[in-house]
Amino acid sequence: MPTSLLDDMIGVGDMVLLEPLNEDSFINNLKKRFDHNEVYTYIGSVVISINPYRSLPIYTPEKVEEYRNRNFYELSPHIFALSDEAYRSLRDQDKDQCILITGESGAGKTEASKLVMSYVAAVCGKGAEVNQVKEQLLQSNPVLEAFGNAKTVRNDNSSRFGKYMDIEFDFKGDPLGGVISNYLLEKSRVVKQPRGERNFHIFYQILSGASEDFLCKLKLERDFSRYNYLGLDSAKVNGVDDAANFRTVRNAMQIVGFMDHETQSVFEVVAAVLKLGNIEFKPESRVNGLDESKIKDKNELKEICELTGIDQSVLERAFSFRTVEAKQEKVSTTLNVAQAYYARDALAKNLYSRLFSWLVTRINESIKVSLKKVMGVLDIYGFEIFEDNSFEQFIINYCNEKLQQIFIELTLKEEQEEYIREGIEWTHIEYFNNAIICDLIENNQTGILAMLDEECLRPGTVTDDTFLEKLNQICATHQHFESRMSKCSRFLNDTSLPHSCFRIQHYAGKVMYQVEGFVDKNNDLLYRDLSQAMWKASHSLIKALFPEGNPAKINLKRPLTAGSQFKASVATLMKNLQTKNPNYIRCIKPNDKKAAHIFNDALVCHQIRYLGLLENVRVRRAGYAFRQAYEPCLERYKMLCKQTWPHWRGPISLTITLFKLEDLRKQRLEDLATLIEKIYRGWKCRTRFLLMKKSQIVIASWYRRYAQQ
Ligand code: AOV
Ligand code: MG
Repeated sequence: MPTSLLDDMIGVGDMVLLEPLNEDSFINNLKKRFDHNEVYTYIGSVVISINPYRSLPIYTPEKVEEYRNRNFYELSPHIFALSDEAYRSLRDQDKDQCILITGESGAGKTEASKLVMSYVAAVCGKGAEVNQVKEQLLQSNPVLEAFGNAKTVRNDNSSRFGKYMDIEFDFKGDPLGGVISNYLLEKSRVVKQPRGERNFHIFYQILSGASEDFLCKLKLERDFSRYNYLGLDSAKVNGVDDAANFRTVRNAMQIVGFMDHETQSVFEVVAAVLKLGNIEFKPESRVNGLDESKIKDKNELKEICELTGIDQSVLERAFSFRTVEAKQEKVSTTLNVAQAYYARDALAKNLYSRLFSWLVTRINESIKVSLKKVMGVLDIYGFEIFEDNSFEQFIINYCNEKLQQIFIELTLKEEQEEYIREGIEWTHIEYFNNAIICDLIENNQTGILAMLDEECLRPGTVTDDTFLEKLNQICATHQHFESRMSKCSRFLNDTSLPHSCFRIQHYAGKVMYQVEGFVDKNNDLLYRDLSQAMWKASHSLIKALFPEGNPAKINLKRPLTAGSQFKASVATLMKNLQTKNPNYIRCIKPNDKKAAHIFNDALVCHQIRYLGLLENVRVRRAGYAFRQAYEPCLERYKMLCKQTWPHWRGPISLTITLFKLEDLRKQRLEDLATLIEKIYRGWKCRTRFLLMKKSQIVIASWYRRYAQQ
């Protein structure tokens, strides 16, 4: 079928070729392709991926073979083409790669990251040892998903932590191992879930999938409704087989290298967390004018202590008293009912999130080797707007701002600046730079995180309201910040903005944050009595999770707040990503119903706007979509002209040439050999050789034809 007819039917595979280019044509093109099961579309080397919400037969071993070792633009757009390109650049050109997968919650990031990993695993080295490494790398996914993912209203398998995985290769391109970094798990979910959502998958998996015998050992009952920490209204998820997934997870843990006793310990901690939620308190008599609380039924406490080797009287005391050390003096105060519940939940959250970090460390022990060539795959939690947004959404959305910033820096800003540096005539293409929002959040003096920290460290009465007041003093005039607290606020009459909230105009939309809980979650305090009780446990894993409970190692220095830890780890991540060659997958969610075949124009339009995709195409079109240094280009295409073939005299000086897109558009195929000759002669001196994408296809097919003769 002639190309244009095909394009009419299924749309163009690369937005750079779209005529005319505007928002409507862009969306129409995506829609046409989506309707024909073409869920991938390029913008130059960027892959747009639309979630099909059903399994398509496009990830088979045959497809892997089809894309293997093929030129990026030779076949129809596919995530495998990007994976192949990244892998080959790593193997053949020794360039470390990173795959940056972005998009909002439910857009398909985690699935995309797994597809990249499985493609690379399929095409790289063979042999028993290599296969074992591959299996371990791949099987780390079900383990971390079981403990770190949950059903939310946006996504039945939503990542509640950020993950960056470096896969390490040797010089032949065989995988050696990997290192995983995890970013802030949404631990508040352990004790409470919003309506219609679930706790982390692993809880339901154990209860559904463990044998009677194993449940009995863990002192658990199969019935979800027995546990206060499990959301009741959505315990079962359509299409999800928790029992089968439990078997998958256990099997994966074994492949990754967990010893039986380690797996057992992990599930004991999970059981203890679940059972903690069932400990309830009642008010006790007032002693010395203070309210005291008492555990209602000690049976659950007893079982937890039997499971974990914690001394029951020590734990009971830690739920009743709080010891504060000041000036070498220990002062004990009683906990009232609310404080006791607070202590219980803090312990459950800490146990679980520390267990999660331990799992990552343990997996790394199995797969870690010294870094050689590296391909990093980033899969974080996507941008989120819920009805109630708290500290967790604030952190998640901040992380997404940073990733958008890196995209802008590298594809919109840097690219345009490069043309200016190269002295190429260039009309600036406008785009929204979200650096201003990143600054609102992370500025060391006036950023929201800095002010939250300041408030958390300030002596005196600190509440979420005093934090909001402070925000309002400092940020009131920031164009991306909205609140009604101060009299001078521009939003005084905006009744849609409650007094207890602030709103941020993020790159991806406005989000209203409930300030309640910010101070507490940032402080992330666990009473010392509890960490000491955990450290005293005979359970070696639990003991290891609470090193600060060791009385010999009391550290009076305040631990870093959750916010500043996150900010620092994101900064390290960004630095790391910038040292690698980026490959982008921009995931788009076609509808809010988690349903197949539905393409909601307005929803897609919103996403392509905030992702800056149209600007991305404009920069690509006006510029040079494909670029290659002069020397490898000559090396590759030397056979095309008599000056360079058969008497190739090796690389000449690093004179570099640049073509204007317009010139190439006018260029007839036959002239390409002349072009190569021109490059060879140093036709025009620049610092880089840039060539339009289309001509690369042409050159590649010329090359093949020539080679076959
Ligand atoms: P996310 O990672 O972007 O959301 P997921 O990758 O978990 O989103 O995708 C959500 C769901 O969409 C998956 O569970 C699949 O059912 C379906 N899906 C996604 N990609 C594909 C695909 N290529 N083919 C078929 N189905 C797909 V979040 O982690 O919530 O930000 O935080
Ligand atoms: Mg995900």
